[in-house]
Amino acid sequence: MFCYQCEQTAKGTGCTAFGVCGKSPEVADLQDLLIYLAKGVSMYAHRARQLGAVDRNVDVFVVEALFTTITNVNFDEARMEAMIRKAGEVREAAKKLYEDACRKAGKTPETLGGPAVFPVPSSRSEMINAGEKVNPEAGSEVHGEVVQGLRDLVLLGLKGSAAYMDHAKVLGYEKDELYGFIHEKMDFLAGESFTVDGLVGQAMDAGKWNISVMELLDAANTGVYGHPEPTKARVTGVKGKAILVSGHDLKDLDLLLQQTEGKGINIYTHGEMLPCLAYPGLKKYKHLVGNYGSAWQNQREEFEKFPGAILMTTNCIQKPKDSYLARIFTTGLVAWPGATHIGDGKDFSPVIEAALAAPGFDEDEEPHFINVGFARNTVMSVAGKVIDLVKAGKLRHFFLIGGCDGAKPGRSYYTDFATSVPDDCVILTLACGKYRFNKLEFGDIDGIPRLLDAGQCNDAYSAVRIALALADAFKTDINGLPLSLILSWYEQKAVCILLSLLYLGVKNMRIGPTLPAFVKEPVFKVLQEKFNLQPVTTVEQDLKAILG
Ligand code: SF4
Ligand code: SF3
Repeated sequence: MFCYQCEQTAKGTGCTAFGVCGKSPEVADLQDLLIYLAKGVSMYAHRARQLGAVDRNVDVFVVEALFTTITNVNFDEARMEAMIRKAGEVREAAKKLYEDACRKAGKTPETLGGPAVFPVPSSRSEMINAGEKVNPEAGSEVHGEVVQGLRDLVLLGLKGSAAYMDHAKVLGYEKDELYGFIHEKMDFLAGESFTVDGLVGQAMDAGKWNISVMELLDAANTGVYGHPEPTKARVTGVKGKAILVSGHDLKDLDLLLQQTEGKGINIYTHGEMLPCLAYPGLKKYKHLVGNYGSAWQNQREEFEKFPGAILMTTNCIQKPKDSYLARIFTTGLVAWPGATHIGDGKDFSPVIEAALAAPGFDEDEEPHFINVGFARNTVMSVAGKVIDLVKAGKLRHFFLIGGCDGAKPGRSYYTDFATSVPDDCVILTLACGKYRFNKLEFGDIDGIPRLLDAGQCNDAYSAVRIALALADAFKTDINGLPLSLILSWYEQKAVCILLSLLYLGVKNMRIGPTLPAFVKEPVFKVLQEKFNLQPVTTVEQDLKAILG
């Protein structure tokens, strides 16, 4: 195995013996093979689409293949094997689609090689061997590590975009051109000769497309559940039976809420599900009582203590402890061998039964509430006041402190940064990195809370819209605003967001806690020169550099 797609990769260079995340070498190899075959599917699908022929099953398959290989999603060999077999069938369908389209257009089909014709092994062990041959390390031998790293930068960004497309899709929001984007990039990555400039251009283009992806997901979430509104969210337990929902999927939570209505079970959010408490279409359920716990990396302790059932709707799942393996459930693309998987029929009865069999909270915990729901609609509704505060010198600077959380001790930087931000500045936050400080008191500036939680990682779209609106009001661009971005990254959703911010030309961003292993020194230098992208240093030094 060789995997270096996330921030916690072994020694900061790559997991080779076993994933720090718990991914086995076998699953890593199966994932590499799946991605390779998905490129083959896209080679046909991209060409067919150019001739006007599309097949939704083919499109959805590639999106799911990408999403399933994101960090902390799928650890199950059997499910990976099944997807690889399906990849073979879908590739056949895509090939036929292309050849039929050629026939109709009176063209001769291109003879494609590589992933388009790579034989699908018949046994799992052969699949594992084949995966070993197509992993990123193998690519470095062929292309050199700079080009390989850039290819992976594009691929990992695509994985993040695919996850967001999948979230939108389950709510009934799809866009043909976005499937086209995925296939076009996968086809490009299946190529054989690359230049550094060409790859940097492709990465920026992927960032551009990802804005449309996040826009689609924003339209899906707000279209189905309404705009998030300022909400006081309870973050402690309430007496009674309980189910904890983690991941990112609003639809799964909605379906679970429907199926548990009137059953005497309270539903709690965990991790990236916290923002759900602010959506009118979800908060209307009285038994959605609040949030329990914090970010994904604390789940082994938090899930063990939680006195009910747990449902993982997407990343980030960690190896369950034996103490709660029987009461944790997965659904959608997330899977852990030994944890019961709820299939596409979304019958959550086993989760409900496990919750009823568990003790639940025997009494109310001390009430504690935090503010959520400051996505674009809410923030924009007070934009006039914010602008007045800035003009009056009462609001000096905005800090966007957000992104993925993780386990490394260096991540206390983000807590220290947030608590060191001067009182005349506002913090905008999003994604699970906010748990580093979202239960602290920040007060307000003339009624505007100093900590504004915009939502999940994909609500980076909301933050961008807020920043663009402010820039418009101040007749400047994003870089001309008193705004600094302090980003934390962990997995591939953060990669696509970073690419989008770079595409928008956002300069002076700080990223940590460490730089991605796939962004090699010469590439980082380019990003530094062009965008002044910087690694985080110390809170004192960074704050001084920003505020002067
Ligand atoms: Fe290692 Fe991260 Fe890959 Fe897991 S996802 S194997 S921790 S690099
Ligand atoms: Fe967190 Fe996994 Fe990325 Fe959606 S839940 S931000 S790390």
